[in-house]
Amino acid sequence: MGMGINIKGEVEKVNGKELSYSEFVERYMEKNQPVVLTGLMDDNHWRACTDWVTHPLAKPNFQFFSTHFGPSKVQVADCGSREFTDQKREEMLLSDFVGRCLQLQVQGSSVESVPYLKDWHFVKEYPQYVAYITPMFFCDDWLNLYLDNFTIHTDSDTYQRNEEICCSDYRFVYMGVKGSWTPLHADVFRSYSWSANVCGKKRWLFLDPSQCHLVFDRNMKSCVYNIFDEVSNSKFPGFNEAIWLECTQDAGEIIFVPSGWYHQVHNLEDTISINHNWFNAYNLSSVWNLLLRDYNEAKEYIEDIKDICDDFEGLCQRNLAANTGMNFFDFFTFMSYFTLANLVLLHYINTRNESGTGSSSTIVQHLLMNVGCLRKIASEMKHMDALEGNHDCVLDMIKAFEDPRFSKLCMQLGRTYVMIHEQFYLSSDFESISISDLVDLNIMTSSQIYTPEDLIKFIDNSVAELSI
Ligand SMILES: O=C(O)CCC(=O)C(=O)O
Repeated sequence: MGMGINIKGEVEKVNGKELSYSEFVERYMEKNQPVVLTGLMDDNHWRACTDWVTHPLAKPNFQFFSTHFGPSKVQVADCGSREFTDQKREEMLLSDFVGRCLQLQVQGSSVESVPYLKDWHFVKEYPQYVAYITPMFFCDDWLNLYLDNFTIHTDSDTYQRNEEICCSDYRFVYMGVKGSWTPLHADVFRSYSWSANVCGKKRWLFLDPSQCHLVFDRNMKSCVYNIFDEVSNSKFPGFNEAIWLECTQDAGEIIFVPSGWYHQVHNLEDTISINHNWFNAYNLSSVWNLLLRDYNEAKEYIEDIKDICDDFEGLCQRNLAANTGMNFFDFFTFMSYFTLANLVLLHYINTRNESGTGSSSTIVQHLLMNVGCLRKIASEMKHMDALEGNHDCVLDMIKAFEDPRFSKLCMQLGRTYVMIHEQFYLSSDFESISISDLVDLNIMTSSQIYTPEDLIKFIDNSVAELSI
């Protein structure tokens, strides 16, 4: 029998306008701690805060959604019915979802199945309608930057099925009536997320990653679904020991959800929120650790067919991609592109050699830190032979430099760091120039990357060329 959860305190709330980027990094990203940031959703730049909300009641403007986005196909969870580890979902037209919400307003809260629109890829679907600006704290986003130019997993059945909706990006709109909720979970890839309340109010319950074993069963296979249910003590023996943090998030507030924190969320009013998942050098090792854990699980699961299997490792990797959304090859490809992009930017800044550049500039420090983090993970991959048996070239530098998608990735990454570190003397450079203007290609076109060892050598040689 559950005894009610043990809440030890509230998530810190900070005025985002008084916080510098380096303070955000130091206090929250690096320490992997949650925070609520106020003051960052400026009505002048957030069309969502005016168009999507009725005034003066500050309720969702359902009519606006129906009129402007009615034909969109969206995923709607039925908060009253469970399907495996999540809620049952149904695809419907946005106009039909709005119809259900309006009907509920008439019927009141006596209805069992509360609908909740989730994971709407709004930015991808309506790129011309700029509903909001991603706050600077969350802009160093390698996941969405990569997906704007490349795809993560291209050759499996999973990809074919999910291509359009699931894999396009991790920028979402959520819209739920009072009483809608999200069951206990940790985020995809153990990414960070941020969630901004355009209107309404959410209650969040958080569990530190060091306590996550407490919400699992003895075999660490199934996780508690709803922490406010009567949770069986014999099935989840650690559950009553768990110590939770809570937070009530109001309209205009943005919550930062760190990597690997389990959380459950309840809409206390009709609520619209904007929600991104992302990762960068500060939490990339969490993504790698998750892949490693899921790989070992996938391997263990089919261990008994190992001897009769032609390509056991290949099968493990296929299953890993299907379960987790990427496999070692996909992750290493991602790492290789970001290594090259960071080194291109470092070489470029290094050759400009103007005042403000050099090893002391924060942008250079940031790029070097990124490369150091990528090298460290590559070294872990090397030590466990993570790409054993791979004969495919992961990254061909000459091809990458000819590929407009890679140039775009470099420019966008450069622009991000110029903005974050306010080094605007570089900003015009990243608007229009080509990759060959950015870097002397002779220094960098020597390699093809197949293995983590190749990537480490490439990093070491490239860094040695830099005179910083
Ligand atoms: O707002 C919600 O209902 C869920 C959001 C969430 O779980 C997340 O941001 O990870």
